[in-house]
Amino acid sequence: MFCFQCQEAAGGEGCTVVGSCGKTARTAALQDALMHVARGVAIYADPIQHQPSAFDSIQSAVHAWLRLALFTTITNANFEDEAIEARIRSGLDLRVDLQKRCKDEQLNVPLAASHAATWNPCGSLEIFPDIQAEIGVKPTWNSDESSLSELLTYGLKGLSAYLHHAAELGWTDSSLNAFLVRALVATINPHDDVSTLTALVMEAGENGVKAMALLDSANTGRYGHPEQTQVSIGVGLRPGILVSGHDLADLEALLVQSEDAGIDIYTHCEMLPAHSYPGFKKYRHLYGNYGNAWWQQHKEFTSFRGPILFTTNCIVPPPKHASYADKVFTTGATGFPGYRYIDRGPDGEKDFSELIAMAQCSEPPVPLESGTITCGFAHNQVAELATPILEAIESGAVKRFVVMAGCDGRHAQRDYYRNFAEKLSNDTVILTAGCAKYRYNKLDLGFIETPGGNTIPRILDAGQCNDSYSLALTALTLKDALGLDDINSLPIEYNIAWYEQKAVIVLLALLYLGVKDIQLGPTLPAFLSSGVTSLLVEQFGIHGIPTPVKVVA
Ligand code: SF4
Ligand code: SF3
Repeated sequence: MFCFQCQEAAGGEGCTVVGSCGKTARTAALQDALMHVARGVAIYADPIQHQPSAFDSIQSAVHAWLRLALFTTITNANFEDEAIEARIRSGLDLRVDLQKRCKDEQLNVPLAASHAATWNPCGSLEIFPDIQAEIGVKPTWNSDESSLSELLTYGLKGLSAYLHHAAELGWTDSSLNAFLVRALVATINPHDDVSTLTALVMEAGENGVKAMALLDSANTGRYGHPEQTQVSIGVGLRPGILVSGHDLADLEALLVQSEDAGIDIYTHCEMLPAHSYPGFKKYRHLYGNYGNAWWQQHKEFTSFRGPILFTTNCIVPPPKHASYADKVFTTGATGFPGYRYIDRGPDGEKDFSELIAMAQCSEPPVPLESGTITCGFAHNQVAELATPILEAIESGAVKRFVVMAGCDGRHAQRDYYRNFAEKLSNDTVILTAGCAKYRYNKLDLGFIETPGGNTIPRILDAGQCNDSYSLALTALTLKDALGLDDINSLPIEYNIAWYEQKAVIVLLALLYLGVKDIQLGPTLPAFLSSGVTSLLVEQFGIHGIPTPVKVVA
């Protein structure tokens, strides 16, 4: 195997025997095969989408399949070989349908002879590792063209995840789906040069902004605008279900089905922001947030004692004999061997009754912490605080903002982010989103008092990683309010922590918006060639974090 798509790529170069994430060589091969089939599907979908009849049922099936397929290959989403195999087979079926349609309509398919367009495992999926050299990332990937192609591929995976969430709430955008198809084809086009690929990477950033805006509209359209909210991090007396991942629609369905069941629902990791939406506040059994970022799940799932639902990444393979292993359920793009998968039924709904019944027989969670944390500072809430924030800037009470969005990870070097947050001066406000926040969101950094008698928390948590869109809107609002021409003239620094591929699309979105001098860590992506790194440094001023001991004083 060879995989280097995330920040924990072995040795900072790539996983070759088994993933640092726990992915086996066979799972890695199957994920590569799924990406290969996705490219084959895109090869035939691309000519069709230029036809007047493009947006019909087959196209919407193709878009849904592509979104789910790419999401399935995101780090820590799916370790279940059978589920990945099933997606490969349904993708091959789709490719046949599309191929027939192209033939019937006499459409020119430029890459029809390529391996991705013709590859067929003919029933046996056992030999996948043998063909991975042909369909996977080559260990000799380091030309600038290959590096840009990988950067684009990982951005598209992140884009697909956000489009999938929006679609689950009924929001789709044909131009974003069309871009996904076109850009996937570009990742295999042998004729693309550095400038063409660089332009596509920037276009991915532009579409990343649009996808996050779409998801924001879907979330706020369904659940209202997030508002400043205190969330309990303690536990109640009743047993509970712990919900992890990012999919708000799954959380809503579970809350509806578990009302009056005598149990509580707790959010885990990236599900924390749900508490700030009016549409979720109405559920009295949505008790609080339990635990921390994804990588601490062994300890926290053990003490939770009730069933756990993964709606999306990040799954950590459980140790042997983990007490919670038979209590974990997955849904959507996620999967893990031995964890039960909840699919949609014939009526299109997900049935969570098994989880609910299991929770009713469980012990209540063991408390890990007590007190509350504050969330809900998405763009609408921040806009309502615009007057005190501007007053604080003008008076000098707030001298700068630091955007600390992104992902957390298990490496000890990420303590850098806690140290960084702790040592920021009292006139600095942290704008955060994503699970990176768990490194510092329980620190008592206090408030800033404005001359008008208002208080501003020193950590403003906008929500999930996709709510980085809110942070960008906040920056643009401040730029306009302060009468500045350039987003880079604001007193805002960007210290982004990345881990998986959704952080890649967030980064590309920030670059598209013109943000310069982003500090990216804790290490730069292994898939950046020296030429692409130079391009990012020279054109955008991207740089790594200082060594963890050299934090801001
Ligand atoms: Fe390694 Fe990350 Fe790939 Fe897992 S996803 S195999 S940790 S590079
Ligand atoms: Fe975290 Fe997995 Fe990326 Fe949505 S939950 S930010 S790592």
